[in-house]
Amino acid sequence: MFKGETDLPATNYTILLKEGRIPDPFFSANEQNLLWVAELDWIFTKKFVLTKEILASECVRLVFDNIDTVASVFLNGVKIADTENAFYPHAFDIKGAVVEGENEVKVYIYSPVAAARERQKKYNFPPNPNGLNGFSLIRKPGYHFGWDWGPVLPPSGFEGKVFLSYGNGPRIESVRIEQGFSRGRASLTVIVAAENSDPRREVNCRLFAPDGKRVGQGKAAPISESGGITYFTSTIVIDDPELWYPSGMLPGRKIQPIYSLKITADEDERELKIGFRNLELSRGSDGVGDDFCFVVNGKRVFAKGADWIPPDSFVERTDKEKLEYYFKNIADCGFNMLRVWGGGFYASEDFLDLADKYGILIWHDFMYACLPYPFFDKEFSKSAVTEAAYQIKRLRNRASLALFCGNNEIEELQIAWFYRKKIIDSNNGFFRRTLAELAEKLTTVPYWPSSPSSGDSGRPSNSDLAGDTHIWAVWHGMMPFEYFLKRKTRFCSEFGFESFPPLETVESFIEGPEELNIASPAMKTHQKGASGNERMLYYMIENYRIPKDFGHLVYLSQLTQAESTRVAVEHWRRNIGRCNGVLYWQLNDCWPTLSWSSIDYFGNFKALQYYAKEIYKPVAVSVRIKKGRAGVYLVNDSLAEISGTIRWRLATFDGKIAASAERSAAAEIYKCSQVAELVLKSYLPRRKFKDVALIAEFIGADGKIISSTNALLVSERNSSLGKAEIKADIAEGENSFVITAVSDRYARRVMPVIKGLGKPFSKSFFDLEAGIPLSFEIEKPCPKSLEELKKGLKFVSYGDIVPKIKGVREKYLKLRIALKPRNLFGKIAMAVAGNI
Ligand code: BMA
Repeated sequence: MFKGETDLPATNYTILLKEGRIPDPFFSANEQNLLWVAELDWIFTKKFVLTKEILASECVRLVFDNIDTVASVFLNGVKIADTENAFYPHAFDIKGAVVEGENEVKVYIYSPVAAARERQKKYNFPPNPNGLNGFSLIRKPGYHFGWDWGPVLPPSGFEGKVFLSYGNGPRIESVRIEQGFSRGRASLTVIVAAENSDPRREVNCRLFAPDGKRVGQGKAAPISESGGITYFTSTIVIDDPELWYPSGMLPGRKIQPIYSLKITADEDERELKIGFRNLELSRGSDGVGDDFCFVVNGKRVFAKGADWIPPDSFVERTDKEKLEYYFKNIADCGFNMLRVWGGGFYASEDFLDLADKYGILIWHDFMYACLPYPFFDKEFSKSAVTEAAYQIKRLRNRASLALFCGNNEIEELQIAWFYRKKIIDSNNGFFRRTLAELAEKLTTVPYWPSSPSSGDSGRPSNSDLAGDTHIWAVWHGMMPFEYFLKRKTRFCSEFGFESFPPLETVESFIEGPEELNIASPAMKTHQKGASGNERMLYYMIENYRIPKDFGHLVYLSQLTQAESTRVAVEHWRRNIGRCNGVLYWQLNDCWPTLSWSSIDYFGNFKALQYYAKEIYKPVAVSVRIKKGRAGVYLVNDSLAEISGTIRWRLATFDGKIAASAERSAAAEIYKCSQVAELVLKSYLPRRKFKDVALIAEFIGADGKIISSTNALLVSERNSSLGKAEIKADIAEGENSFVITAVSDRYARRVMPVIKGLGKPFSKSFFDLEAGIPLSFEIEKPCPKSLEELKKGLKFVSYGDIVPKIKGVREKYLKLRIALKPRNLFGKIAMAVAGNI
């Protein structure tokens, strides 16, 4: 048994790692040899001293933010509780069980693997295709047991704090706030639930504006008492509050106004962050089915973002600084929504503070994903209800909280569990009734039964006429990118494409250069997706070539991912109004790995994250080429109409302009319009299509480019792009280093690389027209000096690719991959389920 001292939060794996008792589970194939840690029971003990003064308090409690997971808690040798749910805190009244002086708490945490295995034996649930069976049978994050992007490393321990809480008088159990708006005034109705209180106590509320000035206050009056809880209420009215909006809707605003509400009940105090906003989910029928659109302050919001998974296999290692890195960057890249996916953890307070601050709406799944759960078991469903009530109360007052969603894919996958009717019924009962009713009772935040779901429209899951969709025909169903163009979803909450992380990240987990191939043990350990590598190659062959060089393979995998996402995002944004949201799978990683993420475990941007910065701009231009015609489109989902000029040109790879034109155009609010149509052969003969790029730009009244896009008329594979010579100059400015690059011929998807930079460029994966300089930046602070940057800077672009095998062999390989039983079966299964 391990006896070391450590600071909490901590789990067995992180403690052992810190003590040097296990190798890094993320390195090489180490993960495979570390399951023993999860096979054992672990005992955590702590001695603590209680003074006479503390013991004199009316209430002395031992609080665990969480216990992960199946455990028994002992106090001074006596068992005080058994726990089985990692998703809510456990607070024990210990006054009668402690003594003055030294006391000891001991938590015996049983092996989660053994617990899941034992229940799996009992219930014989459907298997987990991505890791250990039985994860849905205990209330522990599903991804701990392995996912198609994550390792099997199920920790035991505490992801939150453990502390003593003592004092006298009332204790605030929860607060509910409802906002009202009328003619420029806003009201906050505050309902405080207090334990250990009586109606004679004083509960006071004070409201402070973002600048710290007090703008309202009220004494809460008692309204009722039930089950040992006294409810107090107060309404605070203020004039003209600064309204909270999702990021990007108000041009120029980067940080949202956050008010602070301080509530005091004798010795207990709570501070709540308040963003003034009204939020609804519009779901009325509209001629093409049912609307699915978030509406904030009466304005329709086109949701743009991604799905969020826990940022570490051991989340206790994630601090607020790390979280802020994601939020700052996604807000910079045009996001306004994240979906907290149901196989991980509930969002932390830090996470929500940042979502509020940066204006990122949160679609919040309850923590259920991809397998049915045993709600027919009374103890299990009781614990699930306690968990849900706790989480709703904790999350409901946040400005960023847009939706509570029952689970991830449990409705959609029921087709595969058809033979287990009792299980399916109990899951439908829980998500469609129990949880829906609980949400209805506890909050006005909208509730949605599952993702994807078509709600109560009577249509199947993944319908384009109602609800949200997960569109996996591209990737899991191996359909071409163009398939996206056929889907006019109302809201796409998942679709995605795998890629390698940047080369430096790959190098961080392999033993040496000899492992730089997809078949090495380290690489295999870090590819969890079934057929992942094959599928990347399959799609790579479609538009590009399979490169000789491993670094180029990494580069092209990212480009394929980014391009596939671009096709989908631009298409759904062109359908704004009918479609009102797009979230790609997935933003982040929980370890360094190959996956669908756009930001890797270390925070490095992949091509897709740089693309997002362009394709998620509130005002964005896009080009669609079809049958010899190029349509140029302009979309705007901000609250300001923008007038400007649309300019396009056909640039030859050797630096000539084959044709160009411009005209004035207006980007109307919440609309997409076609602003130009080019019949390509009227500008150049078809055989020259392979030698040019179409560049379309939308330019504001001040002459600055608001949005631009570069499209080829044929695929890169069929184009005449050749090796480009790129030269660059770096200048040091006050807040950044400015790099100006120029190429001797057209350079496609240029990726600057500086080893050890550890932060994103302001731009990457851009095109350079022959002879036309382009500048981008590295923000300060920067770990490198000007000299080091100059020395280290290199570029990769599509013209550098040297094919590994002949074109015909690539086509043959593509066919072989398509015909592999797993891939063929995947496609057929999707077609049968109506998802192709
Ligand atoms: C989705 C998710 C995840 C999964 C991803 C990639 O359906 O909900 O469960 O990791 O697909 O396969």
